[in-house]
Amino acid sequence: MTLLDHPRTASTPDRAPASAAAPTGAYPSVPADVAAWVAEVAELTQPAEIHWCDGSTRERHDLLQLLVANGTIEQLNPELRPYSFIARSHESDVARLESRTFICSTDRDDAGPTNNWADPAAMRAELQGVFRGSMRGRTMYVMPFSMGPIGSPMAKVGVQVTDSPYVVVSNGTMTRMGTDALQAISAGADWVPAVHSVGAPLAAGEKDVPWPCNDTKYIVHFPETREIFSYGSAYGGNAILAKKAFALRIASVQARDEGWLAEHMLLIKVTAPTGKSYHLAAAFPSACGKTNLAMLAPSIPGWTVETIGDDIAWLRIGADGRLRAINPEAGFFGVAPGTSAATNPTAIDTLWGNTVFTNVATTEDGDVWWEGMTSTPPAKLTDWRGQPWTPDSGTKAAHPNSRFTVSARQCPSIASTWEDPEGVVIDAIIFGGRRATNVPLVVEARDWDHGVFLGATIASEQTAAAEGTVGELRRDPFAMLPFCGYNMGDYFAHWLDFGRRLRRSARVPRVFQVNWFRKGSDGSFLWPGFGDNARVLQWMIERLDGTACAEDSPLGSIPTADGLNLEGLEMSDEHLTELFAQDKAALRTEADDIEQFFDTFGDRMPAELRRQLELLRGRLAD
Ligand code: GTP
Ligand code: SPV
Ligand code: MN
Repeated sequence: MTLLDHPRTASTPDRAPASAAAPTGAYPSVPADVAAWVAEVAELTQPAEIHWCDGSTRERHDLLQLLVANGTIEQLNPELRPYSFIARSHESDVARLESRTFICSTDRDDAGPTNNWADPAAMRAELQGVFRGSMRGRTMYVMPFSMGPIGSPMAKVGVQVTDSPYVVVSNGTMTRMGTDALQAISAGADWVPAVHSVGAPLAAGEKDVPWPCNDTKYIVHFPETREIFSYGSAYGGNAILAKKAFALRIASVQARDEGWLAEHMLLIKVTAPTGKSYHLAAAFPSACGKTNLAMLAPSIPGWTVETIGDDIAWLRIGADGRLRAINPEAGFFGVAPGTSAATNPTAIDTLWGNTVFTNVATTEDGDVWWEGMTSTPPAKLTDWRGQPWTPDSGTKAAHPNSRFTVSARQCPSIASTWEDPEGVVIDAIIFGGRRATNVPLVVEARDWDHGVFLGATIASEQTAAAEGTVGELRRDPFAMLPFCGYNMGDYFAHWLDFGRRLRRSARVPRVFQVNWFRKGSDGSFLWPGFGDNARVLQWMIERLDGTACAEDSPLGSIPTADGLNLEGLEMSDEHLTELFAQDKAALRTEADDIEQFFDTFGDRMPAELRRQLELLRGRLAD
């Protein structure tokens, strides 16, 4: 028997740990079910060695040195960028691979039309072949981790094994990884197992390559038994399995079953000039502005924004009946291009050192550069592929999905409450996408159910965060299209039900929709975005406080003519009108597209959202 012959049961303590898998030295004792699972993975994948990660600074240092020796990373100039590194990936391993991401529920309909489904038994058999011997000649690292502050009632734990030291270093930044998490497992916490291999076994004496990976890739989830298997890629969400695979895909299933929400959302604390603070959660698709809003430096005086999370939020109705949220992550895996002292000075400050950059360009003096960092590119660079680059090269110096990996603790705008085990109380929820046309700068939902409709109907132009054609418009409901671990129709119903529970227990958060990316007839953005997005936050907060009025419009409530604080901003009336324009004919076409999208869910589509669509059509009829 190996681990893929059978679905995992909650615990298998009767199986004795294989001696090869037992940690040695000062490492704390390992729960029998963890040891048994590690032994099974080792039996299947045949690593040369097993290393149990303690999560210490010494361990991280040693791994970084090993990665330098292997040629996976290079140290940047320590005088310009202390203790920081650049990794250049294999050219084929640069983004999430949605076409190779599978949800293996017993019933195909439980994965739903937005996911790639594969029969669990058939997938287990296939993975058996794929993982057999896949770690030969490599070290298998065992990483116990916690998503959420250890000890928080909202935190969850897991164990990932990987044969990539780069993934260990990444995971060490992105999660609370090491012996503390193991102790939480020893204390009885239910844990999610995740197996990761780059799929590049080494024969005896074979020289390694800088970025081992495999042309064939799998990112596989068994939602019913809460298991994750990933093969062939070492990039971001494909490999840091605690992030998208666990904290979104598996956690969304746990959240459905346990009555909470696992979302692709940033979390911020906004403080008004009055001194009063508010917490907002916002869902935007990949590479559509979460990190930037999370670190926003307001352009309007008297306002501050503090960061709690930039990519994932877990939301629950707390014991006090209020909606509470935590950031399950411990670091940022953020998009580099477009990040500058003008657009996101907080990120620039965060990245002063202790940062691993992946697929950015490097300067002659050993620092980093990417498109948008400065208005004029340096005369000479080494591009993300490692090739000499000049402004005449006609290619991007940094890959469009190049990223930085950095600890959240290092962010100057991090809120003192970001690790509050009880979470912060959420006052409003925001949905957004990247839309050149049709969608106004901001609208407010009429009520929760209308808000769920706004979330369910997000469409966005595709970015470089996953494979596919950049710019192509697609539905990305709740910004969860690639991350919902079950039938999206059931997920919509779960959101509607969550609202009913909120109404019974406490104040229901307000829901808004934003679009920073509307373009004018000349093709440029109508809204300055970034720090000026605080103006939109101000309107939202005035709506919460009941001090701003709103005008009714087909899509929702919008600011009155003088509702938005535009002081100090040069914006023509014409552009402002364009920002809020609602072209009824275009929106009717969009409504037809929404209907087609809803139809793909068949009888799993909640009637309430169909009703919301008819209400919208009613408002769009002339
Ligand atoms: P993931 O990490 O992939 O989930 O992305 P994200 O949602 O955190 O996106 P991020 O904040 O990294 O932004 C992605 C890109 O959009 C970057 O190039 C930003 O510079 C750009 N961007 C962010 N906010 C704005 C804005 O308000 N206006 C404009 N024009 N661009 C923005
Ligand atoms: C995203 O694509 O939404 C990300 C980056 O946040 S990754 O972790 O690679 O999925
Ligand atoms: Mn993301």
